[in-house]
Amino acid sequence: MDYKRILVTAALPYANGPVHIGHLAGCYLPADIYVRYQRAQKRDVQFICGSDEHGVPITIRAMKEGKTPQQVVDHYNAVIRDSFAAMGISFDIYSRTSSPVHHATAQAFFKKLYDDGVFETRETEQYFDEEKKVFLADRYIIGTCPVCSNPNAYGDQCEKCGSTLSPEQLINPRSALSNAALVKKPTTHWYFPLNKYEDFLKEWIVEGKKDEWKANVYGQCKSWIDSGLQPRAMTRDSNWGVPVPIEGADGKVLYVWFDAPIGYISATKELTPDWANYWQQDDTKLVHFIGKDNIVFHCIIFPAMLKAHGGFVLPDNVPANEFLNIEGEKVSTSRNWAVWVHEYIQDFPDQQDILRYVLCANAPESKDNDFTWKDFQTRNNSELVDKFGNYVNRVMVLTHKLCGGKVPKWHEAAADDRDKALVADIRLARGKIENALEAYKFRDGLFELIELSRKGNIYLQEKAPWKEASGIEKGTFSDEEKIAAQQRIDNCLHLALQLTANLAILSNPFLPFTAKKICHLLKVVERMLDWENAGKVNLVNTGYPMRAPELLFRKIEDAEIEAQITKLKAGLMASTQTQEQAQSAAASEEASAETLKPEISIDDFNKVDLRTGTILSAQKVEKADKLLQLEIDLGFEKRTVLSGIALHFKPEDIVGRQVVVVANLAPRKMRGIESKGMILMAENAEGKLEFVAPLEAVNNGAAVK
Ligand code: B3M
Ligand code: ZN
Repeated sequence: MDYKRILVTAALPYANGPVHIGHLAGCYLPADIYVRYQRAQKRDVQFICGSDEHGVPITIRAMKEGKTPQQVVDHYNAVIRDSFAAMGISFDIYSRTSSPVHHATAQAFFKKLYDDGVFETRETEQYFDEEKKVFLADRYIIGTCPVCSNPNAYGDQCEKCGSTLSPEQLINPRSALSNAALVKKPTTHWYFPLNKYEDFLKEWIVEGKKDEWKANVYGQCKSWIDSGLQPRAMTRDSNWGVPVPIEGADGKVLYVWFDAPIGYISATKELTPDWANYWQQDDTKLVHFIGKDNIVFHCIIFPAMLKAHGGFVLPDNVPANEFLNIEGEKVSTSRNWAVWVHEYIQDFPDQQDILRYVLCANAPESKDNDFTWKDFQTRNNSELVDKFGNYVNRVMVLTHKLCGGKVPKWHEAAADDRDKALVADIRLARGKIENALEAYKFRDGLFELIELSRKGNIYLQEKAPWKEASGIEKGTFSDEEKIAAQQRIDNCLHLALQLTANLAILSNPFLPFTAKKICHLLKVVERMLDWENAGKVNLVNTGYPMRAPELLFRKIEDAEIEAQITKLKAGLMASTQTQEQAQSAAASEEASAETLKPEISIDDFNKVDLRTGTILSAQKVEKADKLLQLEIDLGFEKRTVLSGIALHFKPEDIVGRQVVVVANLAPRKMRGIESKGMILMAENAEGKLEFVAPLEAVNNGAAVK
């Protein structure tokens, strides 16, 4: 089918926390690459996103932070929006589901289905908090885990042992809001009869999308459909969300997965008065970029809703990615095992394209993949710097050295097979990258880009215009030989500059900041980046002056990588502590009431020099059961500290942790080893030890006061 316009959506992130690089790799980056490519093709494309501001995750976060849900979403909406903007994710609109347009759109959608008699009404028994007078979602119900006896398991999951639970399984269920015991009460909800859409879904997906959709997406849909679909409640008892727009539905809101995808429609409405063309004309190509945990909602539930409503296009494709792990472990926001985008931007200012490059090269397109900082460094240093950057820089330097900084002439008669082969490679690369992008194979496309720069380097190496130049300088050439040599230099650098311009065009979807820099170096306007120019070898004109060479990329040093790994581990440790602190809040209240040591003055306290440090290595001390020998980096120096924690921690588990050290404690010898300092530990009622450390990683050697 020939499409007139393309509508691209990227999953609406919950505004209950910042975004991490797994989010970027999962859907925002591939969506952005796709859209930038389509824009360069001058196709009619809109890129839609926004914050998902309803649902239980938001209310939980608000509860944890002691804020209102509105405060939480206002804060994270801004944080997320800024992170995306800084990374060059080029949405046409980034809206929010709390917007009035969205509320009205979602309500009208629901009302239409309601009026058409689509929903089934059902009364069920649900847990009710008599004190707060509210029905509780599963997450709001706390009780003892039947599997591991954790007293603080949630109604949907025990975070201690990982079991999936239902509220009914909890022992002594109580309310997370009031701590009150719960009663069951009848409540009415509106169910969407997914079962009635089985035939439609079978025909549309199982038969229709088999060869078009990615195997991971198709497979998930098929197994859902094959196992039979059930009606699903589309409303919830809550006071945070889009109110159910019918009489007698007080205290009920739309289920977040009912309203969130409608958010794509609302955002398009806010973006353009033409919104209906994008959503309601058959010649629109609708593409949803999402992560794999959202597949069923985008491929089954939302399309069934659209079908029930009538008049809307269905997604042409849903190129969902798998997950990106970090350093071999699953991302966990609750354990703070994540690389946060807003922190990356702070730590690596102006290095957005490195992250875009690494996340695309390593994208979890068909299976879960792993991000490691070492790989980040290697890919940058050996691919971006050594291949792509090196090629562009060599061309710029040689043009200044051998051709006065201007585009040399092309001598058609002097062109040889080697030149022609490069011209063919440039044309072929365009086709390959284009095919890859159209098929959502972003890694393949990026690979072809680097491959082309590698071919450029080989071309320069083989042509070696610097050798031709020194031949001329030696003065042993005849006039004819001189002219021929100069023509070979001209042709080589002329073509090399055309390739440079092509690299700008072809890299633009992936590395937009770099593409811009190349335009700057070549002194061409950004219109050159239009895709129709790709594959051409007349992009920069003879005689045209270039700017002085500047490096496109810089090397990433070992120390930068080590700092990131330390930060990751320190963050993990800090968050584990806060969780445990929360759980043992009651215990510590008792502890603090115990007898205190005699009062001291501030001067007494100031005598103690407390500093932050990171454990570089840890080992057992021979013949001392309790002692660990630690090597601690205090920033200004490294210290050996002996600590009596060997019964509490395995040496390998604590390397990389940040600690607080009493740095001016008199040295003391134990078992023949001199210990210089002491690390601070907290001890709970059962005698279990935990490190004391800043909640956010700080530089080593920072004073603690
Ligand atoms: N907010 C879930 C998520 O962030 C959800 C996506 C909505 S897309 C309409 O994973
Ligand atoms: Zn458990």
